[in-house]
Amino acid sequence: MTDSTTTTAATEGAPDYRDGGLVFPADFTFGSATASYQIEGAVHEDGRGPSIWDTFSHTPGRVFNGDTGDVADDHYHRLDEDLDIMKALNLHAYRFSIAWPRIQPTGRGPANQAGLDFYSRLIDGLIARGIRPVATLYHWDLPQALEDEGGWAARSTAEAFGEYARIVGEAFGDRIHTWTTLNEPWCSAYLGYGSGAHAPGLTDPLKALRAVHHLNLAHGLAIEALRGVVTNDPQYSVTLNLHVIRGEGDDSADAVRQIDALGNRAFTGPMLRGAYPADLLADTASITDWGFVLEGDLEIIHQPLDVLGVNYYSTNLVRVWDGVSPKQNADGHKDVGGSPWPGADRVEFLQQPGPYTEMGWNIEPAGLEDLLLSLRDEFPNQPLMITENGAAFDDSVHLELAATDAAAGVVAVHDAAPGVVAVHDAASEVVAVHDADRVDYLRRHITAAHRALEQGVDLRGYFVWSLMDNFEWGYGYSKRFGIVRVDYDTLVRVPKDSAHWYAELASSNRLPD
Ligand code: GCO
Repeated sequence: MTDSTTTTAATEGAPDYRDGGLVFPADFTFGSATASYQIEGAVHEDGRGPSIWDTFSHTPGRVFNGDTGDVADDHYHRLDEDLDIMKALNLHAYRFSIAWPRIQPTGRGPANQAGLDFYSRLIDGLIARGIRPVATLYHWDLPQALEDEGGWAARSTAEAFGEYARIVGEAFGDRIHTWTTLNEPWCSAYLGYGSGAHAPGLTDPLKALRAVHHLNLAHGLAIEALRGVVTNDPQYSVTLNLHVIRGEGDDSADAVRQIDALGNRAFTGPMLRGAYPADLLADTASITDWGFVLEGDLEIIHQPLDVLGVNYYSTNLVRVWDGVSPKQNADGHKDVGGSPWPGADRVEFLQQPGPYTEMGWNIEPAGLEDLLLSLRDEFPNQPLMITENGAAFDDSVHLELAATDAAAGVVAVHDAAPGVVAVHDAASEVVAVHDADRVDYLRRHITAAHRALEQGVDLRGYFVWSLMDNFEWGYGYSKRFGIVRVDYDTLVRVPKDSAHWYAELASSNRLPD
């Protein structure tokens, strides 16, 4: 995951990752991913309790434009339509998350049957359409009641998570193909408790490190609980956003090492090796002695995984800050004041060469290939799955005027300029979205995945983020990652060109020309 030599995008002679006609193994999975708070809406329905993201998004100034997940894509009420879209896109698998506060409104106590019923309908609907259910137990919507007791900084939250996993395992443990405990615990810990960019919005380095450990513990406790109750033979996994870290300059090795420890090995260490890395403990010694790691915890966390989920979007470029010049902070995460890198005050994140997505993240498919190869080298027997990859872009929207205007002889079709999505009158309809940038991004990253396969990486599949435009956390609805467009006024879904392209790929496991 690290590379201490200076590497930038578009190195001379490097592949451009635009191959066509590549063929993937017949059993290679092509799926798509979403998360509960980003798509469901219906936050007050059927007994769902409040989550930290409800509180956070309703706190003025926290989310761009004051956007919330109250309605989101209204997936909760449009489940069948969305399932039919997945089927039409030929998805082999669908990665969704279960909202803990729908199952246990306060994070403890008996299951809320209406919450279980919703996910049961989703799972059955997938299976009926031949789509494998890949369930994530936690994609950031912690019950607010547990945050009030200390959230992930408290050990009791990990223990409650084990109980939640048992409830969900008992309910769905006959039908889930792959269980994923956590999505990106890096974000939950460091953005939630360190930088403050995500819920609960705290900026406390000690709490961030405590959260790292309690999330790791929650992962282990959940797998133990699931193994005790499921009745089919599922796969167990976790999804990590592992950082591809490049170093700038000859003396950057220590900066690379430190970010690798915080960003990657803080999770892969205990989960895949059964220990926290010594350098991580040393780097953070002024913040904590890690006394919250209790005897026996590491055995619980160190669970064999059938597959390791990897989320990849872009790379990081770091160097040791000279302590004098203004410090750059281009780590790709919304800067709201706090640091998501506890103890790494001497590390500077440098702006990288473009091109960039709408998030400002550099597009570098080579980073994905490098990441997969380094995981193969570090964990040779660990099967891998790309559980997220994708891009936000300003989509070019193709409009058709309403039938009444067309009947009146109006020439009815035009394209809106990129970024302009609301120029049509209320009666006109989006009929197509020409997202050539996104198709290009996906093509190049899927090519990178194929190159890794050719080099012996045990890569089992790829999930595009995201099935549909949705609530992009602190950015609200301003960033569109979907391969299906969602009109946030009408909630109408329109598959973009990327969705048609992806459907062709998924139907044949051959990269379209
Ligand atoms: C994450 C999450 C997703 C995001 C996506 C784009 O990686 O942050 O898993 O929920 O929406 O990654 O930022």
